[in-house]
Amino acid sequence: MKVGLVGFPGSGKTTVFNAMTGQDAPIGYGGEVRRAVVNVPDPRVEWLSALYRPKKTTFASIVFCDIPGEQGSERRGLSTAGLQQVRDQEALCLVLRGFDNPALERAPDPAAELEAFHAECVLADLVFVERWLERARKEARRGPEVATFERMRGVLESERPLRLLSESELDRSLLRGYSLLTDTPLLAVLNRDEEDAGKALPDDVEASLAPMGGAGMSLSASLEAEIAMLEPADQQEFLRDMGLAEPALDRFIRAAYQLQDLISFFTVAGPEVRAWTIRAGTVARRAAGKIHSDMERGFIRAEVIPCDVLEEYGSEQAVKAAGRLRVEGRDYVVQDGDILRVLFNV
Ligand SMILES: Nc1nc2c(ncn2[C@@H]2O[C@H](COP(=O)(O)OP(=O)(O)OP(=O)(O)O)[C@@H](O)[C@H]2O)c(=O)[nH]1
Ligand SMILES: [Mg+2]
Repeated sequence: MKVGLVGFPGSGKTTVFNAMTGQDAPIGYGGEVRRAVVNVPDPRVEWLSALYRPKKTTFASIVFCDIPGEQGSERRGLSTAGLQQVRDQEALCLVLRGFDNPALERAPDPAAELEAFHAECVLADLVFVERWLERARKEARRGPEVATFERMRGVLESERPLRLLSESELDRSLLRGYSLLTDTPLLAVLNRDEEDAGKALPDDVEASLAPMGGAGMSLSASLEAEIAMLEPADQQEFLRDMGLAEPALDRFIRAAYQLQDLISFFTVAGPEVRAWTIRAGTVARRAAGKIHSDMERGFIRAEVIPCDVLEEYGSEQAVKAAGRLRVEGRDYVVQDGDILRVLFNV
């Protein structure tokens, strides 16, 4: 999953980036776009790896991309230079400033930042949609695509985000290849002072987030960046001392999975144990396409063992002997924790 860190200059994006990825990128203003990959921790993957002892173990991962805000502007979250990067992301992590930044004149007002960012995204989408419609008009195009863009224009004109529209209201299969900011999942991270790190979001931030279809969480980026620099054993102790149950990265990953309704399935293929991320409700044939397009095209069937069944019996042979290995067809809805072996023919 590609997650873009976006927000106003000085809100703490680079500090969050360092905290989430364990990098040591220079904080302060601007700088280039940076990327780093983090594994999605999953005890089931560790367990499978211990059982099968594969050459390679691959966790699901998140690519964080730190996108600097519009420099010299305390009012703009989307920089012209960064817009293309923002469009390239699968989820947006909007960093809101909840702490006093001595370099900035304005007192923190995260709810106002959130509203301003949302308005910028609505406008960017509207400009894009209108340009598309203008071109379609010149070419005298008709059909479901035009109707979809007209529907989007109406929604955006009323300042609503596209992400709130259901699949029946917005046929997203017509929109593949387009990147609409208000249809990208939004996770707001309120970056606040250390003593507030574990607190719930303020009511005004929650109230703004709901109609945007976003989710949110609090953290203190500077504190988390310190934690990330520690050895794992010391991290636990430090977290306990600060009254925090777990690092912000873990909370972030959970929130991101929940927001997008993501689940994991696993493959055990000779030398590799691997986790894959899909949306809940994905059928076996589509899930197989994640692994390889040939597997989707030539899908025959899938052998399925839920991870907890494998744990219960201890080995694949024992699962088979007990008749618990399932054979599923192309329309089987893959469940969180399924171990899949895809049989295909191309
Ligand atoms: N007190 C406090 N200061 C923070 C926190 N997070 C970041 N800062 C400070 O805020 C300033 C800006 O942080 P950055 O992470 O560089 O901000 P940014 O969002 O990446 O800024 P741009 O790249 O210009 O868009 C730095 O001086 C940080 O030390 C925090 O949680 N608490
Ligand atoms: Mg930065």
